[in-house]
Parts: sequence; C-alpha cells; structure tokens
Amino acid sequence: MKLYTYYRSQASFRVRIALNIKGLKREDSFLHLEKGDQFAAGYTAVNPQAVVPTLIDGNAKLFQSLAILEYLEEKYPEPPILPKDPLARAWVRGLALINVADSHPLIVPRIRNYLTKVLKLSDEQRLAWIQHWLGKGLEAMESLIGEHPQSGRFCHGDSATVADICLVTQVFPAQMFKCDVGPYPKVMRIFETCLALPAFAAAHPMKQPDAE
Ligand SMILES: N[C@@H](CCC(=O)N[C@@H](CS)C(=O)NCC(=O)O)C(=O)O
Repeated sequence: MKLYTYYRSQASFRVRIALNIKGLKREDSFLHLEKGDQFAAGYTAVNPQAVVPTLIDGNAKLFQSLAILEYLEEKYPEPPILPKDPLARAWVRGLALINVADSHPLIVPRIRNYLTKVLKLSDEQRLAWIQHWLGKGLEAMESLIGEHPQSGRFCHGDSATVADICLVTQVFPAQMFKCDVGPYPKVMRIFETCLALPAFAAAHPMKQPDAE
C-alpha cells in the first residue's frame, strides 16, 4: 500500500494508526502541506480535493480518513477497531466524528490560511479560533466518556477502536496549539494509554521521517 501523507496531518495520523493496528505495511509518499505540495498538478490528479491522506491499495484509490478506516476494518477485520454490537458501533463512530467531522475541519491549513490571508485575523485571533474549536471537541469527548457505562481503558471497553484513534488525533493538535488540557482528565488518560501502544506510538507525527 502507498500512503500520501504529511507528518502533522491529523487525518494521515489516523490512517497510520489503523494500518499499524492491522499490521499492514505501507510505503509513504510525503507532501509538505505548508509548502503547498498538495496543490501540485501531479497530486491533484490523485486527490482533486488537494488534501492528505490518500491510500493506494493495489489498483484502488481511497480518500477521506474515516472511509479508509472503515475500509481497512472490512477488508482486514483482525484485530477489530469497531465493536460488534450495533449500538456500540454507533457510539464509537459518534465519538470519532466529533474529531473528524466537527473539530478537525475547522482547523485544517486551508481554513487557517483563509482566516489570516482573507479575513485578516491576527496570529492571536487565529490561535484563539483553533484553541476554541479543539477545546469544544475535547469537552464533548470528556463528557461522553464520563457518561458511557462501557468506557474502560479506552473510549469503549478495553481495546482501541476508531474512537480512540480519533481522540488521539484531537489531542495531538491540542498540545501543539497549547490548549489547556487540564479540564479533560479522562481524555488525557486514554490518550496516554493509546500512546503506550506500539501501533499508536509508531504513528505519532514526530516519529515520521518527514517530521521537522
Ligand atoms: N476529512 C478529511 C480531511 C482531509 C484534510 O483536510 N487533510 C488536511 C491535513 S490533516 C489537508 O491535507 N489539508 C490541506 C489544506 O488544508 O490545504 C479526512 O479525514 O481525510
């Protein structure tokens, strides 16, 4: 498999974790998002949205990290990253979507650039925007983990699921953008538990060959 990736990309981080959990080898193709590699014609032919990740599996092209995670789960079911029970699956997917669908889209490079270059926000205002939306996601995760009877070592039970993958990729930028994570002890406990696992640790942005 070939993964188009960038070390700091949350969405690429999700796919790296899932591939590692499933024990699947990959070859990385690095794009530097701050230098605009995603807009090169060669890449937009692969991914017209000009975003990473894109995963190539044989002749197949896959895009959108959550769709890729679901594909990996269906094609390579062991070890599972979704529970079996329909209600538990919906819970886990719901937690994941807080990160994937609600928080992350508000802080991607193209949004951050729009805030400064078009709306002329100052660096302080842009940072406040990022911290606000990351914090909102963490706040919701903390509350849901607290009320879920089946919260365990992880968001659901005692093995890592898609919810944990997306919790980790919410916390990493929160740390990078210096959010106060003090109010989210349950989230941070799960974050630390995940990063103690080799599959998560090896996928960490700062462990990637393109890390700066
Ligand atoms: N919803 C997409 C998000 C993809 C996305 O926005 N990726 C970011 C990096 S995490 C990107 O490539 N951004 C390029 C840009 O904003 O210019 C997914 O989960 O795959």
